[in-house]
Amino acid sequence: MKTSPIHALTGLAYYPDYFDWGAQDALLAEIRAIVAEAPLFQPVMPRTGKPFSVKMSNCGPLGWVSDINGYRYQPAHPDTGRPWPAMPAALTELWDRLAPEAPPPEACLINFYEPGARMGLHQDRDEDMFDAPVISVSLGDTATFRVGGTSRKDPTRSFRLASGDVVVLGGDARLAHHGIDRILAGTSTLLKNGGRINLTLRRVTAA
Ligand code: MD3
Ligand code: FE
Repeated sequence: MKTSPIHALTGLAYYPDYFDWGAQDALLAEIRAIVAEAPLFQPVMPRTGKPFSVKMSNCGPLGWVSDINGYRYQPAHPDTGRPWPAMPAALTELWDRLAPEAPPPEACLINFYEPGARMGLHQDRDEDMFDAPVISVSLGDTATFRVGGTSRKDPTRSFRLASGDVVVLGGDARLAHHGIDRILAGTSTLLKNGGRINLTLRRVTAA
């Protein structure tokens, strides 16, 4: 039996290899089509304007953006002004299966990590409600993922997220601090030029 201490966090459910190779490849093709319509943009930190090392896009009715003025969800791409492309059916089906009690997802944030990119420890709290979980799908190179508690000072643990893995963050885990420490280059051949894509499905508005 494959066990992991990742199960020890209440509200966190880990589904290693949820998507098999064929499903990962099909999902990747859909993400490529989305990014062709809604190009990756380089978010910057509010106030300082410091660029993120992660590039982003979105699909679904709302998308998460960060610029000099702050973090927010908006219905259109910050550069093209066009609405975000629709969410692939594979992702709405994933949500229906793993979060059947929650209202439908409104945003899917697409994070693209080149080797060397990282994401500092943070909480996801730009949504209007935290009752619904956040669902994460990893594609491409393995990442070392860090999760702590609701207080920034809580101890953290680190886990690996590999291509095809799904994590559901609900309950107490929904407001846990988390981040990506590093991308383990050369651990997957799914993306021709390496790197990692993470998809996070979110409910933004109260139902
Ligand atoms: C734990 N993304 O986009 S996904 C983010 O791999 C983000 O790109 C990371 O953190 C990534 O905000 C981590 C896993 C994840 C997502 C949301 C969470 C873990 C979480 C919310 C609460 C606790
Ligand atoms: Fe996050």
